[in-house]
Amino acid sequence: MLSFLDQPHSRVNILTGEKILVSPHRSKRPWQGQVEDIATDSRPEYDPKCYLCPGNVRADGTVNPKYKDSFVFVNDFSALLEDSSLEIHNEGGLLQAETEKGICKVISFTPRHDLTLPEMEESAIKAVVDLWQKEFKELAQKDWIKYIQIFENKGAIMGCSNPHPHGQIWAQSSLPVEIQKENVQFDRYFKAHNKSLLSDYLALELQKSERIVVDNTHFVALVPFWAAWPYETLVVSKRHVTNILEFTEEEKWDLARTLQELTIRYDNIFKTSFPYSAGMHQAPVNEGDQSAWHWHMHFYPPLLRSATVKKFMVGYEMLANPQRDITAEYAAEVLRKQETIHYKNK
Ligand code: H2U
Ligand code: ZN
Repeated sequence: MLSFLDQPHSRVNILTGEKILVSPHRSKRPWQGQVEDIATDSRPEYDPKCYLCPGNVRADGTVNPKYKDSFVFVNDFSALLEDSSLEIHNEGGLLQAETEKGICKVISFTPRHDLTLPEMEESAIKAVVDLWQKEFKELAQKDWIKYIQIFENKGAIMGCSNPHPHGQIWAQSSLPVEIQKENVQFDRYFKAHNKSLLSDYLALELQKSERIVVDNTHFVALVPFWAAWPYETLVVSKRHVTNILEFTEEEKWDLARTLQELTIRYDNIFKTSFPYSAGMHQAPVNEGDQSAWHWHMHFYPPLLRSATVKKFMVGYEMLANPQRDITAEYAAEVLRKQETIHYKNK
């Protein structure tokens, strides 16, 4: 029988169909490599130089309103543009390209420059969830938009440009690669079982309970069996919904609570503002029936051993497939052991 604790083995990511190599025997190796600087944690409530603080001037000269909750604007350096015409380029199947049309937005989560999601009030996080829903609805009304990516980069280590709590939304005319992969997996499972892939996966995980981190009325946060990043988690809605528009008031409150609890647990692991890239995956829009899709959210945090040692996805990971040392089960146990009160409020 395969021993998850002692034997090198591979696991399958059922959302992408890809493999990940797990080497549990290797987690005790010494580390003499790069150590990241710890970002200074104390910031003022208002920073006159911040492009997200209320009333401040952005790079393009626009003045932010004196907003009270959250605030959205079109990214001044958008990676995608709405007025591109659709063109296809193909030279003998060897040089292939096509124009991508889209809209990129930035969302400031709160006027407070000094906070992060885990330090925000539950009601303030709920306001962000409401805004995500509102933005998704508005963007999906444009029939050329096929996919809407809601995400957050947190921490300088993840390339985040500003510590003011914020996220982004990119809406575009085609399906990005990760969505195409999940599309295939969701479809295949739904056709074979007439149930969503994540409904069945969630039921199995709840029964096993060894990878569960947060479990409330409407959501579960768990370390997926196939996690590649050390403390990677997956937030799944218990109800099979295809996108954020289907969430009721009660579910939105629970999502806010789930995000708060999960990110507090993250910060408490190394008593640091835990960096990550996180984002929702949901059904494409304006693409017909999407019943196979199941809303979920990925958290990909890079930290491994301490606030300053991160996991590098290099070498074998770049050339072959992801690899990890600590097991998903161990990561879940560490997350479960954390308190649900933020270390700064103790
Ligand atoms: P990060 O979430 O990775 O920090 O990116 C923030 C975005 O904010 C980035 O895409 C935009 C950048 O283009 N931005 C503005 O739209 N206006 C500004 O004045 C500065 C940054
Ligand atoms: Zn600010």
